[in-house]
Amino acid sequence: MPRSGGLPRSAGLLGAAAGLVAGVSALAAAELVSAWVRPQSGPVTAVGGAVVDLVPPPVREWAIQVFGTSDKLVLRLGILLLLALFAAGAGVVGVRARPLYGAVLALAFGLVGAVAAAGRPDASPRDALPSAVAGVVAAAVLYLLTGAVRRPGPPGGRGYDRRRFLTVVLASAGGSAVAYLAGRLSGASGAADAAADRAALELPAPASPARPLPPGVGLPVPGLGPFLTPNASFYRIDTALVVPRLGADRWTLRIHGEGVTRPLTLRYADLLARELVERDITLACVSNEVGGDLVGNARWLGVRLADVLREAGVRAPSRGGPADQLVARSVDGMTIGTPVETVLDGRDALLAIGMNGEPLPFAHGFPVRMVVPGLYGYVSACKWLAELRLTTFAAYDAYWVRRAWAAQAPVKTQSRIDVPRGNAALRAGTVAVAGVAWAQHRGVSAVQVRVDGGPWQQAVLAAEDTVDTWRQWVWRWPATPGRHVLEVRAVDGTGAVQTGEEQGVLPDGATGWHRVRVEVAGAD
Ligand SMILES: Nc1nc2c(c(=O)[nH]1)N[C@H]1C(S)=C(S)[C@@H](COP(=O)(O)O)O[C@H]1N2
Ligand SMILES: [Mo]
Repeated sequence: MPRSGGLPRSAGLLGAAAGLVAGVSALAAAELVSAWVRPQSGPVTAVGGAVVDLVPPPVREWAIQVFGTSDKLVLRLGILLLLALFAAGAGVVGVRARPLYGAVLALAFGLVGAVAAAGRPDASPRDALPSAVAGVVAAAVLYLLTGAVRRPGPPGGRGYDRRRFLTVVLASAGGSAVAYLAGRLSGASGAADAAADRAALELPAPASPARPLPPGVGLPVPGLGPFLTPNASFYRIDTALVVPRLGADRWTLRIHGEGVTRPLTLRYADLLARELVERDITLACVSNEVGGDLVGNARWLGVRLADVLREAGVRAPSRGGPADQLVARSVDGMTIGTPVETVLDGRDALLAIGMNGEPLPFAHGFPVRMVVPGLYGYVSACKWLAELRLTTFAAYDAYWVRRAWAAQAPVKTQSRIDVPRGNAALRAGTVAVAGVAWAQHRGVSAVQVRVDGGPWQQAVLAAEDTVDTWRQWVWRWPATPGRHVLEVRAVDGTGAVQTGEEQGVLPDGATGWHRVRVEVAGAD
């Protein structure tokens, strides 16, 4: 493309614009191809997944603390922003150096996505396709656009071939719109099918129902959440940038490994045909800061994991079993290691299929997840369960253990002040200080509150459901004018007092007393 005279004045801008158009076209193409391959194979999702796997633990914790459950959205936007910058840069290179160089850069970005997608733990080689196609589309569009910028326009000026440029922009915009919409529609119809399948499931009544909630498990204090956390507001923590939507009819669970004398493969129908138990269990995340809300209480329906393991021939280490670690693997490649001894010690460790009266929501592990009372989620509560392998802690580190978290992590006794909220402005007189406390599988025997470092006062406990659930509490505070600090601590069922020693969430859960500062106005 020889040209007399220099590049057009706005060459840099045109190059950047060409890059952005190419980038958008690439993403639209990827949307279409990934809808056909599988939603997780899209380049942004794949690169995002790789980032999630590679970020250092403190950065991840920071992201959870700052962005909460929007962390995934922020990650996606961040990747899109970087992509836009790279694409614009490739466009500038294409214009200033040679169109071929820009195109090669675009191909290279596609390759990065393809490698990330094919390298995901649950990937097949097909997963590389969306990024590969995206790279080719980006390269082609960029080549044509930057070529048009380098082609002289009408004689005399320093213009470029505007007509060709606009034609390619319009054609790729049109093509992108069609590809994007088609991808979205087919993705949405896939999701709708999965949702319809889930909605059509009828869960059998449990042979062993949860006991009816004792009256008074929930205290009538405004601002205190319900005793059972509704599914829609149950916290969600996982590494999945796209929620797996596996059909129940396609689900299987393979149980194998050391000491398994009868390897089993269970289907969903096998679970439905077994004795179903229903239990109230409070689930907590190890990333929950003192006072945080990454904890929830649900009524789970499922089969006893211990029964299934015993059928497979598994024995507890204390009875001579060779495996001390049960490694659960999810359909998206998460691995979660749980002590075999704990799972077999008589507690209600479940292969859960139901949550609060409905099949598990997709985001909470449909069709089947594990729930083990007393252990943090990252060492017990594998969602979208696919495989159970018996091994040892010495031989295998699960996903989070490779990322600096403790291999074994029983839930630490914790308590939280929900009302009054921090920095609340109160009036003098009686103020209800209330919240929840949890020490799963040990139970909560007392909650104490103190004001301004004074003596600990006994709070009134709500009725106990089970030792595996949290407990609400309230303390009527005769509030006096001024600024005050409220603190809470719990005593577990063994009599152990919640430690006030402050520790962050890494490596095995935060400790310390939740503290709330309030201001009480004069009694006027
Ligand atoms: N497959 C899979 N299972 C998972 C996780 C995950 O990232 N992937 N996160 C675990 C963690 S850290 C917690 S705290 C619980 C959270 O379960 P929830 O999202 O249903 O509240 O799921 C656990 N199970
Ligand atoms: Mo967690």
